[in-house]
Amino acid sequence: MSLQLFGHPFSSYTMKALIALYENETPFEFRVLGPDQPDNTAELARRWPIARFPLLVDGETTVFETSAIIEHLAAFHPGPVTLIPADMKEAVPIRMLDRVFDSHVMVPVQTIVFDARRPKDVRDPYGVSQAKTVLETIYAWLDHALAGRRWAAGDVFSMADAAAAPALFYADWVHPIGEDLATLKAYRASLLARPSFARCVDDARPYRPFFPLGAPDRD
Ligand SMILES: N[C@@H](CCC(=O)N[C@@H](CS)C(=O)NCC(=O)O)C(=O)O
Repeated sequence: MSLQLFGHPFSSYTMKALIALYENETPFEFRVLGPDQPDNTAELARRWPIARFPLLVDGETTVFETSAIIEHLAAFHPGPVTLIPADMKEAVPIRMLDRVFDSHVMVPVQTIVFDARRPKDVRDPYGVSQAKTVLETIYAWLDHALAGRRWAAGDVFSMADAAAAPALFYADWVHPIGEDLATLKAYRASLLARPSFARCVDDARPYRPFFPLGAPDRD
């Protein structure tokens, strides 16, 4: 049975999983979520009541949480691009950075975006300001940590870069990376030029008018 990915082209975490699939040209059926596809939405909720996406179906196996999806693809559908090396000495820093991009870039971005979707009288300016402080702290840390590296963990594109690409893409929209952070800005530009991510960004262009904070006219 072929792989099925439940997700949405404009969703950051869906993009993270798509990068892994596109890097290895792994065939799959994209089951897009949305009001026009109620069956896909219902099946997502049936398989994973938390109903966050993306979610991968591989025969009898259901996998959710993007890092686990990429681990599953690496283990059971390997291709020429190794996103998680077998050597633990190389793999542990990749897994650590994958967590850094999800937890300390993507989570504060979601806090800011989800707040903008709330009714005005229940918004949380304090929470948004805290999320922006986290972003500023991690931007500065990343600018230093990435110095001298081509990709997040070194010379080779990995799962950490798949996490970084959509996280930094949207982070710069909600709280721009300062001009002084040249290394981080250059890294984000390299991610945008990577064909697997460029394809995600292009496929998501039609949805930009729906970005709750207004999408900038760039990227
Ligand atoms: N930790 C999860 C996060 C998934 C997640 O937050 N996905 C967002 C889409 S980018 C979502 O499901 N949002 C739905 C909602 O908030 O209702 C993962 O890595 O897959």
